Amino acid sequence: MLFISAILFITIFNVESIEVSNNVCSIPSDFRFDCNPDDPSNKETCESRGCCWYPNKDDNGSPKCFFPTNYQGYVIKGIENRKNGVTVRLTRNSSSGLPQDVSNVNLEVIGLDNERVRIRFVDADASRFEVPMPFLNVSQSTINSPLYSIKINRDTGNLQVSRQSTGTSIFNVDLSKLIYANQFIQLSSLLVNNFLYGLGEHKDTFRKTIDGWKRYTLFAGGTNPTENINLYASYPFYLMIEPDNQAHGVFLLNSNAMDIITQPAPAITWRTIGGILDFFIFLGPTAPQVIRQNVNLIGRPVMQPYWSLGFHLCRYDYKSTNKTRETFFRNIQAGIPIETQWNDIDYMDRYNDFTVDPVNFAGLSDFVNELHSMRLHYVLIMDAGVSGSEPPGSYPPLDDGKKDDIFIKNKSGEIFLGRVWNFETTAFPDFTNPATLNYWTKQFIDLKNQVDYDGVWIDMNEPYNFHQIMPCPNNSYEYPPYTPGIQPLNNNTICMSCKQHGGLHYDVHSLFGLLETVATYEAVKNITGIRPFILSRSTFPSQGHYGSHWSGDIRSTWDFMKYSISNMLEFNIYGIPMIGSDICGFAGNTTEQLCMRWSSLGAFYPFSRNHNDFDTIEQDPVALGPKVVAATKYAVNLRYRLLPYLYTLFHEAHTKGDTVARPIFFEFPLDVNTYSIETSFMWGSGILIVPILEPDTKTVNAYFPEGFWYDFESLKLSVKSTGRYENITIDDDKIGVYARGGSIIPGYLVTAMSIADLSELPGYLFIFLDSSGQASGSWFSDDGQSIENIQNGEYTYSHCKASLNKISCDYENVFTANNFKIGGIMLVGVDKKPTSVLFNGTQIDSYFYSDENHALKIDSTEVFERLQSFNVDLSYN
Ligand code: MIG
Repeated sequence: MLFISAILFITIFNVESIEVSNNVCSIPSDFRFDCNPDDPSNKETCESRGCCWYPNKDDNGSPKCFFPTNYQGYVIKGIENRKNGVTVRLTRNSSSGLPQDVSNVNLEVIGLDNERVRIRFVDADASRFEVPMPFLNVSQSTINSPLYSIKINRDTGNLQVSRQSTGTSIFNVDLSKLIYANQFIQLSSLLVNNFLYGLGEHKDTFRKTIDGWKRYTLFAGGTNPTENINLYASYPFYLMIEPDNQAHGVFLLNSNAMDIITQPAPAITWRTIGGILDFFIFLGPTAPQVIRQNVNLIGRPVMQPYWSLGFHLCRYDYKSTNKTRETFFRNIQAGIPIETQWNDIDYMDRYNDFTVDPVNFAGLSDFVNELHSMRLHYVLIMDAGVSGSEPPGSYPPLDDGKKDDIFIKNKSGEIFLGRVWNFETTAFPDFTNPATLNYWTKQFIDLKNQVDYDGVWIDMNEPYNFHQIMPCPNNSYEYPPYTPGIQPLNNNTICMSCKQHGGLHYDVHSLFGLLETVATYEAVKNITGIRPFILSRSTFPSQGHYGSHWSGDIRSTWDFMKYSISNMLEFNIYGIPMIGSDICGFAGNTTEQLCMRWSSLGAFYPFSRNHNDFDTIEQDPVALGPKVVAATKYAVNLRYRLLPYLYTLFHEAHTKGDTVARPIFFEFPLDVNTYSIETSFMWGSGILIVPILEPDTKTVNAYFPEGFWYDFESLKLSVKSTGRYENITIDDDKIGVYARGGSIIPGYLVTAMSIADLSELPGYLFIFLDSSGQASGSWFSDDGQSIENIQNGEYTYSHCKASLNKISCDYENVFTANNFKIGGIMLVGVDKKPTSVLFNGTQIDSYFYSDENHALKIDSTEVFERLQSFNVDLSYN
């Protein structure tokens, strides 16, 4: 029970006497915490709460009403040791002013393991709503030497979690200023730095600024990405880099609507309108470790089917099978490898889920069969709700849903009807109800008999509702005492007082997308027996364990193209590495130049799809002309050549909780210059991607962290950096793709028109030597679609090391049904041709040296295919 070493720090000590001026209200504005954010906010309300009313003239966002230094909302009544933690008993001492204060709050500190501590605030006398996570790994392990220590000061109510090694405080809250009322819970914590990432989903930069006051509203909503508006998902999680370059993370497990406020102190305030406070604190100490700790809790990313890493083409309103077909084939004919063709809601009959328009989309099934005969794939969309107004006996999704009683009900117990795409009304399956899985599976079986889809795209699942046709009642769930920045909560969604199996819609609203993803994942898995590909607009922590996400209805502008990188990096830290944006933009007309640059960038989204809106010009590469075709081909070809590497990264995400597309600082944690870079990014540790994000230019000032950077296409050593910006030129149809010296990248010398074709080519290990002539890397390969193949040992995983004189690979596991087979080695960064090359001790002749790019190509398809550990010895005169 070595966690004791942590809890021994729970001591009661005297704080140094604070400089208490006569005025308990003299607090610098950056350090003020809001005591009256609810309406009405005025002097009278404020002072009745025992708080300070100092309207701030410059209105910089600091609260007008704030807690005085001596505020004592809750007091500590007792502290008890428990196994792996302590319970602190808090009692309300004076009214918060919000309705229904919770009188007794138990604060449970639970050590989960050496790097993770959980801090829960629960009602000591009653149970409250808690998030029904489909996956949450909180199994406790033995605690030996925690990275953290915890101190609680009984007199001041200060609770601090700090890093043992440095004393840096990670979580630093004043329990006396906690507000814990039935529909309003607020807690503030002082931060240690201003390198903050997370708090999504918002149209924002990846790194969040704390130099001013900012409110992040979290509540699933279907508004087109717009600054300062809550978007499709709620991620009450942040990653922070500490002053000495270590990192920690904090995750609040809570699904209610909330505001998170950051302020320049720096400090953060969590303000939710329901559930409980359930914090998970991750001690890192590196950023990638924080992400692993988070992702291992909420569920490591599901393994994506290999085909889904190909290039996808979609649009809203092809309007017919013929047009879909025509668009697909013209791009294939132009040499663009479209792995997956998609259809949006226009394929449906009257926009009803699980139907196919018999007129305009006649022949869809034949087209899909044709795609399958080409070993390509097909994905279709599904909306969150089904038509609620079809004659009995004509539409099974409605009849079955009524029979199975799985629709969401309104407050009076009738099926809640909204109005989405269906011509009259929409009924919403309740995915918090376990019975819905059977219902949902049956509908997907029926659909499979109409058209043989490979993946499912679920949309409008915040859930979105155009307007209320059943007006919401007037009660405290629709209109709570405090509403985060959404007015009202039921705007464009279903009523908060709707009843669901898992609770009030008020509580479970933001879980709709996640739980629909889980049901769709299970349904498709049961039907096909292979890995499902599920793309969802609304998500919640755990999404990555089942599905993927795209950034929704962004506009076709240069600004949104930049945002797509921030969004991609952000979802990687949320454990959803399968993420991308609509290439060339969704809403509004794209332009040739924008689409050209965006096609280059988009080929490096882990999820790479060109998609656009119904009322816009056609946006497939061919429609935009030769420049866009050239850019797409160049970048998609490079992507395909790198797919074995990308797939390996997905495997590492799946087995360890790593990111796939990652910020540069994850790889260069000591280089502060990298902390704010979000215009270029990495794939794993070995590939740096530098796009052009501005119009009318071929140059970009890009940051190259310390090391050797090789141009992946030419294999030439482009930059030997000590950590500096370089002006580089990137032609119209190109993008900067650099391999980092020291990495071994599994890939191909050439590309192919489908992933199935690609998998038949000989693969190569591209070895890029670093300044000391070394490199290492791994590659993973399997059949690309099986579900339990890892447990069954049906995969190949190999770890390789290289130097100028020796290359060796050890196989952790070997299995022959592989989508990647080694046919040779490309050793890059060698100054001269070797005089002899020995493969497992035997001399071979099939090697070629290029003076131009200092690369040595060793071909030996036959020997490498034996798939066993091997050594290559090189000697030079
Ligand atoms: O209100 O299905 O984000 O990708 O094309 C628009 C039509 C509904 C929103 C999705 C978008 C999709 C569109 N949908």
